[in-house]
Amino acid sequence: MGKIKEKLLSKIDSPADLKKLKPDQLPRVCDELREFIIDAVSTNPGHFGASLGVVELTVALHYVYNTPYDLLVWDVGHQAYGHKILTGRRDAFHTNRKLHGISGFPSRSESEYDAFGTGHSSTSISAAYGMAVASALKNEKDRKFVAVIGDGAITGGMAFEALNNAGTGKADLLVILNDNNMAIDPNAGIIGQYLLGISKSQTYNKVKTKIWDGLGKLDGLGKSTRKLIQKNQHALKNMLLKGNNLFEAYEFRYFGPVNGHDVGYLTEVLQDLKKIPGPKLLHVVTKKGKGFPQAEQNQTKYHAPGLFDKETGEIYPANCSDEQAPRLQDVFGKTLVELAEMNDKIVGITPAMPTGCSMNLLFEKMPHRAFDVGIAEQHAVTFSAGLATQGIIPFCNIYSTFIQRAYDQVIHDVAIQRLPVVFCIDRGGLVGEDGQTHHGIFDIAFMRSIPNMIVSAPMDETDLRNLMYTAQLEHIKQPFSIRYPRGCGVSPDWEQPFREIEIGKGRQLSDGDDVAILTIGKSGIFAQNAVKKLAGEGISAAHFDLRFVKPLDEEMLEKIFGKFSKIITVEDGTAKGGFGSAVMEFMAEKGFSSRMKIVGIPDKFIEHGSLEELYALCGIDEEGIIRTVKEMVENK
Ligand SMILES: Cc1ncc(C[n+]2csc(CCOP(=O)(O)OP(=O)(O)O)c2C)c(N)n1
Repeated sequence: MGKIKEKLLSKIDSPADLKKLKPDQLPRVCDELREFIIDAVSTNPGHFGASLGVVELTVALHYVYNTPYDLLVWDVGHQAYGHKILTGRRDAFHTNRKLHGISGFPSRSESEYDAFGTGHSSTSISAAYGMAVASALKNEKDRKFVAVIGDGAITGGMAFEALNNAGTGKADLLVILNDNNMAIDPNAGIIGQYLLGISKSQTYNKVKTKIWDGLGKLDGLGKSTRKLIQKNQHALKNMLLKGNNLFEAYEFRYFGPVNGHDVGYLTEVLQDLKKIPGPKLLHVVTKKGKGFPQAEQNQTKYHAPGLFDKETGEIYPANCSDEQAPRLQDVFGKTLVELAEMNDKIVGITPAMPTGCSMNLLFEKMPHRAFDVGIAEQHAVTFSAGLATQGIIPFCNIYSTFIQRAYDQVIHDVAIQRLPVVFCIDRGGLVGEDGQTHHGIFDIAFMRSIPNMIVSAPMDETDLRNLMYTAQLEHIKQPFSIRYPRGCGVSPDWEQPFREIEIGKGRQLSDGDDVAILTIGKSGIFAQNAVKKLAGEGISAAHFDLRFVKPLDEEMLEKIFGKFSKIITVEDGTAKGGFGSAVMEFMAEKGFSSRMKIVGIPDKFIEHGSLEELYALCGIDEEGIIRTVKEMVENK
């Protein structure tokens, strides 16, 4: 850190400081910024490759545009570390993603430079267009609007909904397409190939260069001539390219592809584009992980590598180890392969997260039965529905936070038609450092309100496996959701023969007299530990793992409410409308009058921090359960 003080970067507390530098100093700023990101992320884990790839673009944008007056929207926002560092958060950056520290994503409440909060992909063009239209309504003439979107994020339908809309308007909107030919995994689908085609096409680039050079010379010309040439050039471009250029077809003037690592050239290009009115798209070609060889070579691994050695690139092992307990994601991935080997109707679907959810194992074994559909959760669900109409059994794996995108498809395309799609909802519950945009805390509440839907949550890896097995059985003729959290299981001994689990049946894990603890999913592990500790303090708690939120095990609940006057429910999901609410509804409907407490995520957005910190913050861990039980027993 001492060394950094001598550097240009150490004097940049805002983009105004950056603007004081001469253009020939910018490459040095880029080097320093890159070094700063490498230093910071190697010791305090976060997203890595994406920010390294946009270092030059970030510097050029803040050099040329008048931020925060000009509004800059980063799609997904995982690439915005450089932006954060240049906009007053350099000294706070060591707190990135830590409890009470700065967020790993742009956040309006954190900085006036973060024009729009992001985390989920493909929203930037809509948001920036909305800002541009608002500005026009307010008669602001001089404001600029820039959306930076990756080639992965642009596969999301919403990006195209926005292009379709914005192309009809006159808004002075610049979309920068940051094309590194990667999402987290290799970019799936046609658009990536299309963009690669443009970048590689020599004819296209020759034409483009001529047009570009022409535009570059316009400055010195008189107004009318300039207009005329622009008009002709636009017409020429239209003639040559429109049929061939996707973005021109959307009435965006297309510029590029340009080298995204030449900061000098980028600043010149952006200066020129500032003068061109209307919707336009600049295609910038970058390398994900630029400047850190291991990250350039293994872009998926270094998307968010965890702790690593900045000299050797060696990634330090994460918490779960196969000798102790596997990651639940790996249990999912291995089990899916096993089931697919047993049942040839099974296929896997992922919207751009094959490595994250471990479906890459199925891709390796049976590539023809695994589908990465791009960042397209809505399509993933309806595509699965289509498959199910024809007797195929789709295991559609979507992170809890991202399936929020596809709620209508789950209802309209799957549930109404009672199609047997298996939803494997990964990262259910708190996710830790990614924070409020990524916590998967609403799914229990929103899935349980859908008719025809089976809603289950395994407590451990054995149940995850058995629920997956059960979901694909012949007699299951309805949608089946299985939600499980990020992280490790509890035992290395999970690869047991499959066992069918009866739908809507829970299990009793311990007996007691003072209080009943009802859990769903991983909360059961915390409760088991809590029960043991409570016993040591003379409190006798019975523990029931319900396994299903829908249908509820009513027979078991009748017995529980018949015996216990004090009941607590525990879930790693929102306390409003979730599992506890379901149990409370049951109690009211059946006329029971036990005292009940719901332990769940409070009714607010939960920040970032380690999983342990956040469980404790929300009171849903072992200690939180013990506290609530004691309050209950002491009649507080
Ligand atoms: C709706 C949604 N689905 C999935 C993700 C997970 N995700 C985060 S970054 C990413 C890849 C983005 O690729 P790209 O836009 O090309 O950016 P790059 O990382 O390559 O810079 C994905 C799939 C997300 N953030 N939002």
